[in-house]
Amino acid sequence: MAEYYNIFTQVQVQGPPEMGVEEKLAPGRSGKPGFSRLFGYFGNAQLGPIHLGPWGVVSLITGSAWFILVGLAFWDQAGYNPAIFLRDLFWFSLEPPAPEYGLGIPPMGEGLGWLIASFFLLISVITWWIRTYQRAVDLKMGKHVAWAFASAIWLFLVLGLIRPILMGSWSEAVPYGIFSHLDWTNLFSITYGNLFYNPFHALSIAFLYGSALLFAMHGATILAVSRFGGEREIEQAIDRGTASERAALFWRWTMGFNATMEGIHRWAWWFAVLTTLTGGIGILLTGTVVDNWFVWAQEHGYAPLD
Ligand code: 07D
Ligand code: 07D
Repeated sequence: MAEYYNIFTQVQVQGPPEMGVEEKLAPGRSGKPGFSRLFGYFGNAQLGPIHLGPWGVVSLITGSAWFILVGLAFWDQAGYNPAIFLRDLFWFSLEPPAPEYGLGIPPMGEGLGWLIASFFLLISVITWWIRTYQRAVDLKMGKHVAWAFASAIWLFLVLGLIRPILMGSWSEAVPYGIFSHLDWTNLFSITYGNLFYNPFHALSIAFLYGSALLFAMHGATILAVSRFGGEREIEQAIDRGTASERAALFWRWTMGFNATMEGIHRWAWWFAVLTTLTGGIGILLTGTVVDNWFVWAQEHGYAPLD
C-alpha cells in the first residue's frame, strides 16, 4: 500500500505549526498559524504566520488605495446604485486623461483619479517586488522569483509608464476596467497596423505558448513518477533516483532528447521571463519607433508586398 501514498493520496499529517527558520530571519511575522484540510488538498494545510514588514505594509496600503479609487470611480459611474454596480461591474472604467492634457495634471473627473490611482498601483507593485527580493535575501535563497517578477513588471511599466512618457501623453496608458482594458488592447493593435506583424508580439506568443507546453510536460512528468518519489525533485536533481531516471528516459525514448531535473526549471523560468521581456520590447517600439507594423513588415520582407 505504501507505494500508493503519492502526492495525490498523501496523508495530511498534522503536528505543531512549522514556524520556519530562525526568528531573526523573518522578523515581524504576524498571525496565529491555523490549519485547513481543504487547503491541504491544494497545497500546504498550514496557514500563516505571514511576514508583513514595512514593504508589505506599504504595498498592501497602496494596493488597497488603487483598488478603492477604482471602485469609487465605478460606484460613481453606477450612480451609487448597488444593483447597477453589480450588473455593469465589468463594463465600468477609470480612464486615463484625454490626449490634450499630455503629461500634465488633468482636473478631477477628467483623468486625475486615474493618475492618482496609477501612482498608488506603481508604489504597490514596486514595494511588492522589494518584498520578494527581501524575503529571498533573508532566507539565503537565489533571487529567481524576484527577477522573474521584474520581467512582468517591465511589461507593466512599459504599458502604463515608460511608453506614455515617451509618447508625451498619459492618454496612451491602459484604463482600469475589465472590458475597457481589452478594448484598449484591441484598439492598440488596430491603431498601429496590426500587432501580429510586430515580431516581438510573435516572440512573446511563442514564449507564452511554450510556457504552457513546458508547464504541462513538466507537471505531467513529475505526477507520472510521483509513485517513485518524483515530486522530491530537488533531492533527485543532486541524487538521481529511479523517478528522475524514468522521467528522463520517458522523454529520451519519446522525442530523443531530455531535459535534466535542474535544467527543466531553467527552461520554464526563461520561457516565462521571455514572454513579458520580449512583449515589453514590442510595446515600447510601437508608436515610438514603428507607427504601422504591417507597413514595417512589408518594408522588411516580413509580410508580402501585396
Ligand atoms: C491567474 C494570477 C491571479 C491574477 C488575477 C488578476 C485584478 C484587476 C480590476 C480593479 C493570469 C487579478 C485582476 C486585480 C482588478 C479592476 C478594474 C494571472 C493569474 C486573476 N491585465 N487581459 C485579464 C490585468 C493587460 C488581456 C484578467 C492586469 C494588458 C486579455 C484580469 C494587468 C493587455 C485578457 C486581467 C493587465 C491585456 C486579459 C485575467 C496589468 C495585454 C483576457 C488575468 C496590471 C497583455 C483576460 C476580461 C489572469 C480576461 C484578462 C488583469 C494588463 C490583455 C482582469 C492586473 C494591457 C486579452 N487581465 N491585459 O488570469 O478575462 O492573469 O479579461 O498590467 O482575456 Mg489583462
Ligand atoms: C500584463 C504583466 C504585467 C502584470 C503585472 C501584474 C496586479 C494584480 C492582484 C494578485 C500578461 C500586476 C498585478 C496589479 C494583483 C492580485 C489579486 C502580463 C502582464 C506586473 N495576442 N497583445 C500579448 C496573444 C492580439 C496586444 C502578450 C495571442 C491581437 C497588446 C501575449 C493572440 C491584438 C499586447 C499575447 C493575440 C493584440 C499584447 C502578453 C492571438 C488585439 C501587449 C503576455 C492568438 C486584438 C502584450 C507585445 C503577457 C505584449 C500582448 C498573446 C492577439 C494586442 C503573448 C495568443 C492581434 C496591445 N499578446 N493581441 O504575459 O507584450 O501578458 O505585446 O490572437 O501589451 Mg496579443
